Amino acid sequence: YVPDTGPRVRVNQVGYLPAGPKAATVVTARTEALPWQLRNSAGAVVASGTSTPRGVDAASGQNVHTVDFGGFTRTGTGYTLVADGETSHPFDISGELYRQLRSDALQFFYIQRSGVAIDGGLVGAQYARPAGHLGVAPNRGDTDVPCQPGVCGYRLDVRGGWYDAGDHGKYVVNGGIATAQLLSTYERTKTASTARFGAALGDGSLRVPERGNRVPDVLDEARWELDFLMRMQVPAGQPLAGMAHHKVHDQAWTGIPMQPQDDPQVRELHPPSTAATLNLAATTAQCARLFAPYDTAYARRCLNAARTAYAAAKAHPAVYADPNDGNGGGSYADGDVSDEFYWAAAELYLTTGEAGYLGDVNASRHHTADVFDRTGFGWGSTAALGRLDLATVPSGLSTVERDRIRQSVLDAAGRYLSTLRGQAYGLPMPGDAGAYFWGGNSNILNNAVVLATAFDLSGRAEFRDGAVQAVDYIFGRNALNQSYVTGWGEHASRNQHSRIFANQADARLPHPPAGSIAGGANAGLDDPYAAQLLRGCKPMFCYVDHIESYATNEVAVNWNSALAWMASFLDDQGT
Ligand code: 9MR
Repeated sequence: YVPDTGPRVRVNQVGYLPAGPKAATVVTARTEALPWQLRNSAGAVVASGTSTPRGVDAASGQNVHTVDFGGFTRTGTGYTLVADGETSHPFDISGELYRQLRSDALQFFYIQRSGVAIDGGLVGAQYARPAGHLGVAPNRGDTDVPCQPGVCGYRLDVRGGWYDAGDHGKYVVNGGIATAQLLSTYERTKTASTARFGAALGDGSLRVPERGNRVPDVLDEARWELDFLMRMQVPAGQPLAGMAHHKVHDQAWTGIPMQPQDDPQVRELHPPSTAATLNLAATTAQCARLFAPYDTAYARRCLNAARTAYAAAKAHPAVYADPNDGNGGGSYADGDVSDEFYWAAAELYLTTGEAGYLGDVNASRHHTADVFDRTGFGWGSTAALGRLDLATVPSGLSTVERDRIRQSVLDAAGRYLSTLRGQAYGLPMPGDAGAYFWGGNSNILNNAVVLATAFDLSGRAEFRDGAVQAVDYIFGRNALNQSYVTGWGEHASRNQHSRIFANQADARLPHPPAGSIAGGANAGLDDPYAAQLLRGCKPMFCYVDHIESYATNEVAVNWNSALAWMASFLDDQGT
């Protein structure tokens, strides 16, 4: 299988910020420096130079050169870069490049909402649908959901929340990081001195039905999931009271397509887990401080849930989800919850200032460890979420301690920067196969989040440039010439694995909405379609924009939340 990868000059197909870095990658057999030309939409040469040969790139196996045209700053549309007889996809140079991405990346969450009709007037008629999983036939959930056999004697109303991904499952663990990143997208606009355009996330800014309620729309979106997360808490009086059920999903996998309202499967609550409980604690603690100015009763409810969840996790510190519990839904199993403990303690400390939580933060081995792994943080490794908030959210930490924490973010950003500089495609991810795994696009973005936070903390331009350049890979500067965000770039993913946006399976259905990011290249080839089609692929080539490839091409809330955070940062770097 040889994919059509288009022109051999690889650019960010969306474009470049006027004052930002501008780099491209040329695939060529030539080993000597090559001339390049930047052309405007009329075809006139507006800049030129010579490329830098980079040899064979490990992740792609290609001989490549890089082109740096960062000296060119004039805004315009329809630029192309020409080198080695090839012309790149067109791109813009604009300070408003990412303005719309901010709301597109967040619109995904609204359209993923469960338990409510989706309003086509807000997001387009093709995405309108009736409410799913409200106990209306043929649905068997989620208003009165029983437990799996042998798990509990009660039923819970766990309506609402977001569908996790291309399936209809709802998972507390993964809902946790997604919620945290939406809350942090908002919180950054309050805490970062470098944040601008905070109103772009404010009331009336997003396509959500709550617009006009005087609460910032991004908080409204997060609340939709927070409400669900709190419904997953084991009721008082039960043996594991205060813990959170790990997940709720269909008893067996359904096929594609399947609209939520048509799903006839039995829904079940799966056993509580410590990881889920700590995800609940961390996110509701963050909820409490961010909602306090808008809805004190809700903030109090969140804090109460956070305290009870955290106490329950301490009482049951080693209740793990079964890695084999994967029929009808993902397992989201995690055998090490020490990072979730650290994250939850950090959020509770930042919200309450209480010494008990600070003591737990200090006692955690993660507090002094390097929590910024080379391949980035994610749903199963959440210590970085706590660390980033300890570094950025005002608190009573001593200056010495706060500086140490901030320095750990800068140190990590320095490492991601040197990784990025070593990659001919300019991404903050190493080039070995171990760095290309399921959902890896979100890890790349999360490394960019660390770079961006380092800029927010230090004002150092190289971190800002690193964060900005990192997303070039996501928007097409890669071996496949593939933008991984629907609707963004000349050649963008649009056949992601989804039961809802299943156009490739049924032409009457829509593609995913603009702003939906695909999981990305995955050398593990963990689905049969990819395994058969892509056998032997070099890591960066292990992706196909086909609906059946769930391990390379699904949509997911925790991947879009990384995109949402970065989109907001990127927009702030414009004009
Ligand atoms: O994103 C998850 C990835 O990190 C795991 O390797 C993978 C296999 O366990 O599961 C991914 O999450 C999927 C979940 O299990 C079910 N809903 C779709 C998620 C995205 O593919």
